[in-house]
Amino acid sequence: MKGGQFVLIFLVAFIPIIYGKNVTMGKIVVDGTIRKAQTDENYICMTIDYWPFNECSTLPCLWDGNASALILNLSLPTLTKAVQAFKTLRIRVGGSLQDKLIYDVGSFKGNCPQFARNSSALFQISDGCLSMERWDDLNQFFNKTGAIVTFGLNALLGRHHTTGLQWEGDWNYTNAEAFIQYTIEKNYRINSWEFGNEMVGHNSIGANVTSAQYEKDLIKLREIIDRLYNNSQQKASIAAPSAFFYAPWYKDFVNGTGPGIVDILTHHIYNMGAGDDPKVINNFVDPNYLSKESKDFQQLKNIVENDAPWSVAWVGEAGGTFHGGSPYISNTFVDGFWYIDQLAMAALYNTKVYCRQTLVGGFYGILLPHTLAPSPDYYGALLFHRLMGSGVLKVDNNVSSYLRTYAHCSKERSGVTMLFINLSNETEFTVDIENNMMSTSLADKASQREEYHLIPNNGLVRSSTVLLNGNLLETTEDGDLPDLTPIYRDSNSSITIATWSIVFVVIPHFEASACK
Ligand SMILES: *[C@@H]1O[C@H](CO)[C@@H](O)[C@H](O)[C@H]1NC(C)=O
Ligand SMILES: *[C@@H]1O[C@H](CO)[C@@H](O)[C@H](O)[C@H]1NC(C)=O
Ligand SMILES: *[C@@H]1O[C@H](CO)[C@@H](O)[C@H](O)[C@H]1NC(C)=O
Ligand SMILES: *[C@@H]1O[C@H](CO)[C@@H](O)[C@H](O)[C@H]1NC(C)=O
Ligand SMILES: *[C@@H]1O[C@H](CO)[C@@H](O)[C@H](O)[C@H]1NC(C)=O
Ligand SMILES: *[C@@H]1O[C@H](CO)[C@@H](O)[C@H](O)[C@H]1NC(C)=O
Ligand SMILES: *[C@@H]1O[C@H](CO)[C@@H](O)[C@H](O)[C@H]1NC(C)=O
Ligand SMILES: *[C@@H]1O[C@H](CO)[C@@H](O)[C@H](O)[C@H]1NC(C)=O
Ligand SMILES: *[C@@H]1O[C@H](CO)[C@@H](O)[C@H](O)[C@H]1NC(C)=O
Ligand SMILES: *[C@@H]1O[C@H](CO)[C@@H](O)[C@H](O)[C@H]1NC(C)=O
Ligand SMILES: *[C@@H]1O[C@H](CO)[C@@H](O)[C@H](O)[C@H]1NC(C)=O
Ligand SMILES: CC(=O)N[C@H]1CO[C@H](CO)[C@@H](O)[C@@H]1O
Repeated sequence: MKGGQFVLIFLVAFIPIIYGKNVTMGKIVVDGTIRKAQTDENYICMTIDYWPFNECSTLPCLWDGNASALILNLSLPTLTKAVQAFKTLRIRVGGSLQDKLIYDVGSFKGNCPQFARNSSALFQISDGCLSMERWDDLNQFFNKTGAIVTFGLNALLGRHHTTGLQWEGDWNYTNAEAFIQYTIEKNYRINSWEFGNEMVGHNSIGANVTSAQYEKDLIKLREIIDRLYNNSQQKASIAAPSAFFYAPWYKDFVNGTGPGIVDILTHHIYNMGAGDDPKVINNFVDPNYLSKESKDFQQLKNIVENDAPWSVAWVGEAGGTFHGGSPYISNTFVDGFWYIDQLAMAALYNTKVYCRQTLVGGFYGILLPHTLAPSPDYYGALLFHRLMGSGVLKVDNNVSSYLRTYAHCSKERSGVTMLFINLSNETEFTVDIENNMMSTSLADKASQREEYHLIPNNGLVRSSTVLLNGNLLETTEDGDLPDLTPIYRDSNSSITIATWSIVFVVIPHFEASACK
């Protein structure tokens, strides 16, 4: 049935009033004939940061220092189970302070100071240190949870501050080299080493290093990785520049480093506004605002394709709102209108991995502070991870801009999985997934699809708890996660997407040649 999988989109949208509620109906057809893009098998990634202090000058507390990678209690069952639920969650360890972190190994072994406040130092914090005992503990945690690790290296060591943000001088690689050597000897599996954090380019934060210097140091890092991993089949990749995207800079950078140096081009995104802006919530329900980010994704995709075909693009860090996230937004249902939407949007532009700031820490922690209870975004990410496969399909959505619509090949099974996000609190959508050529044979089959409807608890878009198909999602006291149980519907029936909801629909019978 090769010819039978071609698809079309018909649109008949109208707005009847049913029971005093606006319902918009429409037809959507997914193009199952070509993969528009392809993500990594493990697309979902979360970050762990180093920030070691409580930041509680405002209430609620912006940041709980216990979330630091150096301090985080790795024995908490809630934490372990939340990561294990993904089976293969990517974790990126990094953040501003990674460029002030010494590894207590090799010629640097000795006193291993903790980060401390120091008003004359970069970020007003003195250099800190990662002990090898802590590194062992972290790796034990990664191993037992199945995490796939990206570790951000200190790229500032050896340089000196000149004027403004500028730092000069060659990178002193000896500490990183000894650290990587230690890691390899211990047989700790690191998926990728990332070089520096937000210290290059247009919008560098804290310290600024010139592109030429940075490129030179990356070439050195490549030499170290190739040498140390020489006999290993599990050679780690190199990721960089971990910066805010700016097309001219990224273009120069990939040209300057050339092929075979950087495997992964990472970029950071905080496109939703300042976390402490009281009006920031408006951006989350504004489809035009949400879609603006696609411009950067497209430009980076072009650079990878045209200028750096040896590399792939990752979102290395994205927290939605900056300044630590937004209270009552970043950890509530409404955040998914940005996060789950941008996960799907980034995938459309061939982003391979997407790292959410943070797993724990700040308002944007996907696990809530203290209890580490999963936020609504956690469940959205888990469903995305379990249901959405790596093949990304094209969807034309003419129904409404408030209905966000995406389709992937289903993960590890046949058919496609749709993601719908209804940003509207006034309009419910009822849509049919049309697959013309298949529809006649479909009618013969009594096939069923799976649906997962996420809506905010109590109808409050800023609820920190979420319902799945009407049932409250909550962990047990021991941190055991609830089952994410679908409801089943006749494949030929329409799909209803309630106001303010996020819906995954698995359609096993949908024959998409691109997914075979
Ligand atoms: C639907 O939108 C696509 C662009 O996304 C357009 O090419 C197509 O003509 C539209 N179809 C209808 C029926 O309006
Ligand atoms: C339906 O939507 C229209 C605008 O599209 C609005 O004026 C009207 O108030 C809505 N009705 C209800 C019941 O929400
Ligand atoms: C950090 O952890 C310590 C020890 O478990 C606890 O006493 C303290 O309250 C925690 N800090 C915050 C801000 O939760
Ligand atoms: C870490 O969590 C475990 C398990 O809840 C607890 O027994 C232990 O006291 C905690 N450690 C610290 C330092 O708080
Ligand atoms: C504070 O930082 C400055 C600049 O890095 C450094 O010279 C000084 O020794 C630091 N002071 C302490 C007490 O660590
Ligand atoms: C955990 O470590 C063991 C022993 O080194 C190794 O065989 C296993 O593959 C590791 N598992 C993961 C998920 O890294
Ligand atoms: C790097 O730093 C160490 C410790 O301060 C020093 O011994 C070494 O000479 C430095 N290496 C380079 C290349 O500057
Ligand atoms: C950092 O330096 C680059 C030149 O290498 C410059 O284009 C950029 O504007 C600087 N960034 C900041 C924040 O100063
Ligand atoms: C890697 O190992 C092989 C033999 O095991 C050796 O010939 C080669 O020079 C090594 N390469 C590097 C970069 O060390
Ligand atoms: C790319 O880099 C080379 C030197 O490595 C330089 O000659 C060339 O002009 C650069 N091209 C662009 C488009 O920047
Ligand atoms: C929808 O949200 C807007 C803005 O928050 C509000 O003014 C309006 O009353 C809400 N409508 C419904 C039906 O809840
Ligand atoms: C057409 C429509 O339903 N518009 C609504 C979409 O959702 C936003 C936010 O929930 C409302 O403000 C609009 O009225």
